[in-house]
Amino acid sequence: MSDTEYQRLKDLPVRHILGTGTPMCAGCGGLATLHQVCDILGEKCVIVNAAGCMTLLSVYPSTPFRGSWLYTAMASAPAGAQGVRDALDILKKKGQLRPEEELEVVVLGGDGSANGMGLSATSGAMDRKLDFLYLCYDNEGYGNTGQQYSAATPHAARTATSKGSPGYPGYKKDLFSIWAAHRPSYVATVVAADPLDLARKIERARGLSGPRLILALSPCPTGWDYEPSATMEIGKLAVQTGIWPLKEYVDGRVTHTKIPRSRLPVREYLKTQGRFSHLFTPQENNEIIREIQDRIDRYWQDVE
Ligand SMILES: Cc1ncc(C[n+]2csc(CCOP(=O)(O)OP(=O)(O)O)c2C)c(N)n1
Ligand code: SF4
Ligand SMILES: [Mg+2]
Repeated sequence: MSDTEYQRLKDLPVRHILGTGTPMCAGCGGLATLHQVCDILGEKCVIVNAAGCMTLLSVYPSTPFRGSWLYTAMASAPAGAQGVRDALDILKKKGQLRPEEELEVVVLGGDGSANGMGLSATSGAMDRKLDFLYLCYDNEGYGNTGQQYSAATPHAARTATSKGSPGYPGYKKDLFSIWAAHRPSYVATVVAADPLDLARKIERARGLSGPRLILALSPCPTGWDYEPSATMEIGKLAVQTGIWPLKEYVDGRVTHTKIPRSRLPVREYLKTQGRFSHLFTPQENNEIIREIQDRIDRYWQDVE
């Protein structure tokens, strides 16, 4: 790349660089989240990326991120983050990194690594009070390899490994509570369809140190089977139906940042996605829809 081309790209806002010429799907909710987060974090960060869809953004030797980027195996991103943090601290101690050159260490991983393979490394990092920000884009499955189920797949969703009429028989793991039980500095849920709530939480997380999680519901047209133009609408419906509560954890307290007072029925959310189509055709599976609704109602009963 010529110096002029490099300068031109460097001066562009991040959203104009990320996604240029990448093999990401149109309407990717994870990518929309990443745009918003990177716009706020800026270039002073090191992204430690567990294998997943977002890994495709970087094609050796290039990366669209304005800061640095490091690739790790699915299970190892928090361990990679520890190494980067240690290296930065050593440089600081030696006077080779000035305070204004300090970098935020950011783990970028999908729900597969965050809830499954990488959970033990994450738990250890929290125990060690590692100073890092973990951004998990949750598309509720192993998206990169064809949407097999993950521990974050919601009940009854069809995945490549849960076909047929009942869909996925398990229940989505509660990663927010698993993190909160470790008493980290910060845990928050976000969705790109509510950019103000997201921006406030990134700013808040950035102002803290220690382990911090941003857990982003990330609608995925390819894996969830819907038109790419519906990504933001589906994100909003997730909040309005109460299936994706927007909340944060600080100092042992959980606060809901948006309480959907007149919640829409969850079927309004479910019917937008092909992965739940077996709940509506050839006839409605009222039993499963009712069960999903009851779980949401019980959750909000405790909050309201
Ligand atoms: C140990 C291991 N098993 C399997 C894979 C193959 N693999 C690469 S990405 C991926 C899916 C990761 O899912 P998730 O973390 O949710 O990210 P997404 O693909 O949805 O972005 C898998 C299974 C791998 N890289 N490493
Ligand atoms: S499979 Fe889903 S998460 Fe992966 S790039 Fe496509 S839309 Fe994004
Ligand atoms: Mg995933």
